Amino acid sequence: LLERPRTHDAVRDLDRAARRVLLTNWRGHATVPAARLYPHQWSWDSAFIAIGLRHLSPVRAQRELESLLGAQWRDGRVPQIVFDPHVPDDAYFPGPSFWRSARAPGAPGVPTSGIVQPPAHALAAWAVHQADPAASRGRGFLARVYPRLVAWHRYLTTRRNLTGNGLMSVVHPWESGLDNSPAWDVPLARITPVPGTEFTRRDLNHAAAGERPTDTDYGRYVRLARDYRDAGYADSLGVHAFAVEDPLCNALLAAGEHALASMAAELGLDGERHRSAADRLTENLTTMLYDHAGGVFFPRDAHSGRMLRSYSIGGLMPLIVPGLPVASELVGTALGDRFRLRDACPLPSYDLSADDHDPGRYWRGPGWVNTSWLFWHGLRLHGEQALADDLRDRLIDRVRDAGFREYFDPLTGTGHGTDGFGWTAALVLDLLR
Ligand code: 9WN
Repeated sequence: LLERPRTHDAVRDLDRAARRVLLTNWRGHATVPAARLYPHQWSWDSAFIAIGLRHLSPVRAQRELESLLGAQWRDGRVPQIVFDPHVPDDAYFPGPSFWRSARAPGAPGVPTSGIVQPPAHALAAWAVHQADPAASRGRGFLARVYPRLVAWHRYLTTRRNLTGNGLMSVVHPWESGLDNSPAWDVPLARITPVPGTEFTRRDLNHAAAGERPTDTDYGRYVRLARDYRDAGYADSLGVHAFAVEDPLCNALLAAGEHALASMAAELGLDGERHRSAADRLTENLTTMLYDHAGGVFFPRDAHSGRMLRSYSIGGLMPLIVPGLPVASELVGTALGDRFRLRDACPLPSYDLSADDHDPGRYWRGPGWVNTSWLFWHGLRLHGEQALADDLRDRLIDRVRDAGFREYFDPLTGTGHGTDGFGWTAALVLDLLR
């Protein structure tokens, strides 16, 4: 491969183009992930978008998180989607008329979905505060978001501690953020799909079928979401036919507790309970989900108790946890044939050496910028500065060459999914700093 020099002009152009995406996707209170495919506010997208937005406008980044947390349910859950009431119901499936949040106890005034997404918000809020502490203090940003973030983590660590062993479960593949990851194939196979005649997919109006989850996946997603809704969004193993303790969400929770401890200190509060929560989560994550032979974390099926032995990018994500005892083993796995940290970029969502690796289909192979950004963050945290810098440079080059795409073939760099994708733009802006 020829080295392409990164000139000052090229960097400036990329920086400008990233800002343009964020401005185009801004809706006055929040940023949509992509204007046509995802025309509402998404939970973990907003966290990543805020991390980039803080370089463009710290106040706007604060509002991004405040608007999301403004849609928090009384039980503490932060919804996967906050619907824009001005967008027609059928612009995205499943829309507000499917979720019927207005009828659910404790739901906010604005329509939302009833499931959640990975808890990247405490990390993002602390990063946003740090970008401009004076602006943050001036608006009382942390004082407003801290109690909501605490309630959010409490929901996940209590109501979602479905097995009682101290780890949270995701109860829908959409909750994992890695929707059709091969890691979910075994527990999903138990779910009877709703027939395709009973719903209309809207995603295929904006993206190629070969790059999206299959119709059978969708049938299962609809079944799980409908059952949760019909149970009044109650949480128990009896309600959730799919329940998985996954390393990504639990790692974000642990890292998020460290961020909450920093916020508490800034607010003059005692952060000890957050530090002990982080230690507990780190311990549980490592003793229950880490596989020494594989050098990776595997999710665990909350129903069968079995490990889901699939090498998905989620298994590397605990690198974001400060003080993780197996950090160097994880870096070793990332450098190996399955993830090829030195040349695959973004890091593949799934094992490059697996027979069913599909470089173009969503979370079954392509690389996504958010998980690579998290890994980059983890590399820096654990003193792997040279590997971090190299990954950052290659991510920037990838996006410069292919555009602000949703995901990329990790070896050829071909862009897939939607263009003008919010977190790709936001996180590149952050990497350029
Ligand atoms: C369902 C918005 C979201 C991301 C997810 C990604 C995709 C939605 C979909 O888009 O999921 O939440 O319709 O496929 O998998 O991680 O948050 O960008």
